[in-house]
Amino acid sequence: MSNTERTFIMIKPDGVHRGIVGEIIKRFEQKGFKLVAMKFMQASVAHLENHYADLSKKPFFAGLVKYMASGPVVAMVWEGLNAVKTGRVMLGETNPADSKPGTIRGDYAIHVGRNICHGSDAVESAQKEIALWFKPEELTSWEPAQNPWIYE
Ligand code: D4T
Repeated sequence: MSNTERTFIMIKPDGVHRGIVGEIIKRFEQKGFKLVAMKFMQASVAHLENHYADLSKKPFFAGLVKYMASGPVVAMVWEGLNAVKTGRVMLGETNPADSKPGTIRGDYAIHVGRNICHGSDAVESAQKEIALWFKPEELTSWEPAQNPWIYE
């Protein structure tokens, strides 16, 4: 178990369009995770094809990439104990119809193709995604010596 586990969370164009960026950030902040990096950007098709490379054979791949490139996203790195697993729990199921109320998708989405927010599904994929979306120097440090943290 590591207090410095990191996950990649991205608010998708539908989340930005619907004005719930603050709500999603608020949930991660209030849960107790530490924001390590964040950028508001419109990703290229090539970048998103890379991000979703594992899904390239899926029938929804082209539509997914096209939609993800259609507007700005908020790419973030959050850090804390079990950040990857807990982040997924906070998001809910991939299909919002299966997501419980209280989760982000359970509260704000109804369609799998517009499911508001992405979260890494494993520590290894989180590391890969963080490296894809951020340069090392864009990741801040919460080293206790520099920034005392409430839980430490
Ligand atoms: P992301 O990666 O966006 O957090 O989603 P998940 O990890 O929860 O689920 P995923 O990788 O299987 O799907 C990626 C992305 O594709 C969209 N999608 C998915 C879709 O449009 N149609 C579908 O049938 C599925 C399964 C939604 C999320």
